[in-house]
Amino acid sequence: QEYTVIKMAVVEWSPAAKAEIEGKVGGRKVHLVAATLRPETMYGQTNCFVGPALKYGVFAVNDQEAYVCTYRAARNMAYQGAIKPQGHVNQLVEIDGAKIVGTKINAPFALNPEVYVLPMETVLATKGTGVVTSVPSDSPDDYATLMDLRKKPEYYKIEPSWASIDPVPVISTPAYGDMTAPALVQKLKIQSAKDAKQLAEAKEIAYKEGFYNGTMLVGEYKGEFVQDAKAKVRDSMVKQGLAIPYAEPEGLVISRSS
Ligand code: ZZB
Repeated sequence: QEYTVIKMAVVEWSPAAKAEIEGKVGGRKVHLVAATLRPETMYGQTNCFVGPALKYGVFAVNDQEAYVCTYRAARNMAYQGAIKPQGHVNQLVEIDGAKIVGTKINAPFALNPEVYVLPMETVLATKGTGVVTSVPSDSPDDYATLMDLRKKPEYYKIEPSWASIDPVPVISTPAYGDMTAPALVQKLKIQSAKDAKQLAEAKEIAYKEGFYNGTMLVGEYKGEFVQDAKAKVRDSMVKQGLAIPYAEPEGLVISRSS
């Protein structure tokens, strides 16, 4: 599986993360790194998700930079040469996902350039980086989770303002309009992020509809088909140093479909 890893620079740590991390990264600039299959949707990021019960690390990339992700992802990136020296993992700090929640980060290419880290219970430790950037206009999982968080902020231990950015229209599809994910959540009567079966179906439809029939509403490739814009947005982000290519090891791809 060929992902694009989006580099989301930390603007301000949550108090809990600051207490654990301060003084331990050797002056490196720290990024949360989110694996995505849809770089063309990055204009519509409204927040970022981590699994509150998952373990994360801050990993040195070189002397200047560090990435926040799962240990598993850091090891894969080290083997792929995205972390130096190749094959070597240097974990500076280990930290619980719950403590990262509330951190303010930069969302590259997004119309809302500063967003917050929020909790998502369905983040898998075994996929991508364990950090997920959220595009509720085009990802049914993101939309359902954001609505859950807004309904019960105390329960999820978040400040309502962290979840206050509304979905942004970035891609238009003939069947679902400018907000494909909310339209599908409504159509399939999805009540919450716990409706796993319907969400899997909604995701499948949203992927197909967006890729085959979608048109860009914003950005440098506004008016172009998603099929054409996807690689161009990715290349542009990689060229600007805002993203890196990341391949998921074979074994996991096989286990996903079995
Ligand atoms: C932004 C985005 C925008 C995404 C969208 C999807 C969509 P897949 O297809 O199963 O391989 N993701 C990445 N890592 C994780 C994880 N560890 N746990 C849970 N979800 C994760 O899933 C790849 C997508 O799932 C990624 O692409 C990421 O969300 C999320 F408009 O990034 B995506 C219709 C989907 N639309």
